[in-house]
Amino acid sequence: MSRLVIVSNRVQIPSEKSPRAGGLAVALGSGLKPGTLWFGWSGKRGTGGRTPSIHEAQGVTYATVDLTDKEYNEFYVGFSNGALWPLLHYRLDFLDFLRHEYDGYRGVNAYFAGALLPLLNDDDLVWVHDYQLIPAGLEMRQLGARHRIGFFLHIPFVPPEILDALPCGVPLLKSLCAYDVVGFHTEDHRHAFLACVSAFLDVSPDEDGSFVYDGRRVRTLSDPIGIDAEEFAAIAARSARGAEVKRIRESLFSRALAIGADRLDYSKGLPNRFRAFDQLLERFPEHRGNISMLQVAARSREDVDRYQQLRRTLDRLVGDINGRYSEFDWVPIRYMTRALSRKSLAGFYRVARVGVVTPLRDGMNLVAKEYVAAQSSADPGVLILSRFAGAADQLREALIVNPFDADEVAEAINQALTMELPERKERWQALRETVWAGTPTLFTDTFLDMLRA
Ligand code: GDG
Repeated sequence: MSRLVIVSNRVQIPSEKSPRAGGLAVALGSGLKPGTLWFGWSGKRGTGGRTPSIHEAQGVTYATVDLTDKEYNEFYVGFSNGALWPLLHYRLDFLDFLRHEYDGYRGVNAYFAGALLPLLNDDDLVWVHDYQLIPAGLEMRQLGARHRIGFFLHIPFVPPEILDALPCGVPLLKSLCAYDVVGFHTEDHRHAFLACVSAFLDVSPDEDGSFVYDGRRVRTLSDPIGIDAEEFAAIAARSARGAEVKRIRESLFSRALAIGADRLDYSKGLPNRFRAFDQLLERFPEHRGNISMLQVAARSREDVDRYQQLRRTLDRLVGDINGRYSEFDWVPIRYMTRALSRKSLAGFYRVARVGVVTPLRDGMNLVAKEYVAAQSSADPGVLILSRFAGAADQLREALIVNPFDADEVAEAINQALTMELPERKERWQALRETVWAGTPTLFTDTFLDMLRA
């Protein structure tokens, strides 16, 4: 059997201690089989580390390289997170494009390709992940790689009218065609990609979503990522008996808890969520003093201006809402920008009567699945889910909302808080089946089966 080689921007080595919020690392980390090689950035900046450092842990080999400050600023802060991330989340108002940053992005992709190639065996299967590394496959081909190389996009893809705004949209699209397989979480994202290929590359995809470009057949698939629900449920159940869950329960004095857990990112719709919570307290005063919202918003991409602005906006908004509604013994929103341990997070999901997952756009959203996995069958909570998260395609029994409509979200929170146990159980049972079925192994095997074929 060929070896699997995973390539992603940031490599998560199991020995890294502090908790990090981020879907890709969580999702890939739990499906890793011994024998795999994982290649990417070490997270370090400097002038050393141009040849890969090798670490072994639990049968997996990790090969990491460093970035210089200039590469970090152009590739990571600049083009990846200042241009591509907003574009692919439909935020043209946030699109900051600079040619030299795009050049830096291409440069790091070429550097990764050059550093990886000497580590490869002839029959390795190479699987590149996410928007930071779109051109990596093409760069590898240009260096002579003849491997099967696949690409998976963890965030949405956009229709032609939006891609058109990016000055280098077409070259990026062409570089996606250097892969044998291109995967997305949902059919919508896959169709958007095929629409761009038809519009800009004058290609007509076959009925199965494959097409030929530059002499190579490119196949596409939608392959929704999942979580290890069994394991997460066990962590949540154990955590519920632990000291931190005891502390949060005591601090609630029998009040209901609503929970949100997201990287501090404008795609996650946090200002909209707080405004909806404000609406809830305004329109349904019976909940004042009877519900607390815990928002864990782990700081992320702090070197990117938009993220600093968002943090200031949220500080103000929480201060405003809490100032208006707080009592001397009750605060409506508990807001923290530090990451919790995975164990505490799982236990807190289980305590929470409502899980509020309202991104403005999201490739999938694993928090929605984790919230479902963490519930107790005897007294499950209710998931509120944005229709613009990829997860909404699968989790139909959640309360599906438009996150731009604060009234609708407030009504959904009210509905969740007043929902009787039989309906909560019925919805949760249906969600549970979906979440348990979509294991990380299924995600990986589905993609690799197509890549091997
Ligand atoms: C990208 C796509 C796609 C959150 N706060 C804490 C914490 N987290 C963990 C969650 C979850 C992960 O981080 C976040 O995953 P998401 O999927 O929700 O979002 P992104 O990071 O934006 O991930 C996304 C994903 O890739 C996978 O393909 O679903 O659409 O944007 O696991 O639990 N973890 C800890 N402390 C926190 O405070 N330990």
